[in-house]
Amino acid sequence: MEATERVQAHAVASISLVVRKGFFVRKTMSADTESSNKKDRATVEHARSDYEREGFLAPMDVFPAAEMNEYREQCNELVAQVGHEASRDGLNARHFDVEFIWELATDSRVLDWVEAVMGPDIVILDSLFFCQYPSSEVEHYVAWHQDVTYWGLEPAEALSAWIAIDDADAENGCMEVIPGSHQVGMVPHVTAATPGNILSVGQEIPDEYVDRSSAFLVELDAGQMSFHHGKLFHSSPPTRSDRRSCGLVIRYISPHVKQVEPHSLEGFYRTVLVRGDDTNGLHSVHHPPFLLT
Ligand SMILES: O=C(O)CCC(=O)C(=O)O
Repeated sequence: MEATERVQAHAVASISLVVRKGFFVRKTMSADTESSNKKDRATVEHARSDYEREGFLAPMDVFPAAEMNEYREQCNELVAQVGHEASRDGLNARHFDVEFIWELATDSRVLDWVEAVMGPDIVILDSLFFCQYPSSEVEHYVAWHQDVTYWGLEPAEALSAWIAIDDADAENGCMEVIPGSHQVGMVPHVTAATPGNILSVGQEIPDEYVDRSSAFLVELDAGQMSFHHGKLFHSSPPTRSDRRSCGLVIRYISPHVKQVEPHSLEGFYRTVLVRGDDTNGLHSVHHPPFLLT
């Protein structure tokens, strides 16, 4: 079965009782806005065109609740070992030594959606966690940014999959995106003036570039997934809830993309081919650390 058919079969099975209304309902961040967009599902038929037009895709049903509960337990153990600070925006590239992260990053249900959008050849660039914790002393947030700004990629193309370990919603600081903003190209980033920005070098897009009135809340149930384009403007506000919001983010690239400069933390990614071919041999140095299912 082709990847698209596999995704379709899964999507149809998992949403058989849900009326599909198309891709999503646009929603703004105004305080009086009803915040739930959970009934609208991304559709595999339009995955690629929606992603290319809007720069994101959400929500996708991937892991049933019982399965995600098991993954969450493993995640909780890992987070307990490393602490809040390291898991707030961190635990990078642990798919190389933590098997459940590898399993999630290479699960065929995830890769089938990636393939539907990006094509059959898929490389993992990086993985990391974004966990927002309640009652921290500083209000942590993710400033508006474009992912590929400091990644040193040529061409500057990447897709991020945000896998919801916990429910992520307006109250606990889910991601916000500006639909279509990836089409603007790269804009300047400066150092954020407001303390608490958890991004690697405290970067943010200056206010004048960001039309917050068109922001869309990417609300996800645990086990759902969203995609965002490497040039999409996105951010996350501080949590206003007593619930944690934790997402595992996997960065995928096509094999024609190469890292030509160090990323913002001065390093080079250890890329690994997880589906298809690396015809130019740019990413075949690192071997899959665990079996590919
Ligand atoms: O998870 C978040 O809160 C933000 C995610 C993000 O900024 C990213 O994936 O680059």
